[in-house]
Amino acid sequence: MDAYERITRNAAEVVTEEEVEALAEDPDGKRAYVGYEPSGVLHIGHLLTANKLIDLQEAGFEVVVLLADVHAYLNDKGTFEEIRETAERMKEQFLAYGLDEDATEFRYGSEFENDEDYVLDLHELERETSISRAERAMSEIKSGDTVRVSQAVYPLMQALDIEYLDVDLAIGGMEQRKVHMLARDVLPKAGHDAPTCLHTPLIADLSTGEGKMSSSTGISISMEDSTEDIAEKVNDAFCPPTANPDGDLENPVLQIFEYHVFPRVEDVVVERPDEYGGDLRYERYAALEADLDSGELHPQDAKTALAGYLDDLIAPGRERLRELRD
Ligand code: NAL
Repeated sequence: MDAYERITRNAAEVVTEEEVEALAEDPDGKRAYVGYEPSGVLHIGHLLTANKLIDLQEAGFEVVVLLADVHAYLNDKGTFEEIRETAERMKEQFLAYGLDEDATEFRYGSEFENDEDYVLDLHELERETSISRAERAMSEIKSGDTVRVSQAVYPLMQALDIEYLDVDLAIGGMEQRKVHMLARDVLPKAGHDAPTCLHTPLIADLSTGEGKMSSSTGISISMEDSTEDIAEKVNDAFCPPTANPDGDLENPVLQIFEYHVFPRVEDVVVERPDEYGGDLRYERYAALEADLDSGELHPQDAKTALAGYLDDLIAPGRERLRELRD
């Protein structure tokens, strides 16, 4: 796999392709980052961007993980002390999950976002941005129903962080794309570079295949889940015998195979008793999808295999959480 392929595999969108191609020509020492509002427990959405960070580290990038404590505070996620404490646990779980400790820089937003230079630069972005534009940028991110002034400042700080952390590539889920588009517009107006961005896909709701999975409104899989919890959630998941269900529905079991299992597992094996045809082995996601579509692979067997792989992937983080608690 060449560098461009590794950098962009499983991405929903890159902005722009030309800019990413230029980075892929010499990825060694280039910097990419993801920011996360700290939360105590990682869920499968965090792990999707973490998979991309692992791809980038394999391609030679240095990775910055921003523990966005001030952003979480602005977005009503708790007191500053509570947020700080969850951020430490978040960092430990990322390392347990497989981020390369030597190629990952963990930063707190509050380390630099209160500096005088930063605050003055922020005010400049505030002068360049309409309230309605800032509000629209937050539509997929904000907590609660009312937009507060704090939530309009939020995307401008996210834009400015990209400048202050000196990164070449900004990574985020598709729910971050409007913030990144705002950053691409507004940063150049204040004399900064427009950031290059890569967005990871959103996974459909596990039990219905609709919309996007959300830890706040639906069923998600997290580092706190036991082996039994995972088996039960995956067993109850929506998994029609096709990759292309009717209407706007997706097959979340296949999506998790594609975005979580195949990037981390060399040969995916679906175990079956001999009387049902014996084990199936896949090197590539597309072959598993084709077998589900043709009827060769039964949804129940796919689910059982998926639950086993997800359990393996989260086991180190679950163990780390247990150690931190004891
Ligand atoms: C991501 C978030 C907050 C601040 C950032 C600054 C720079 C780069 C990425 C950042 C968190 C993200 C979320 N908006 O919704 O979790």
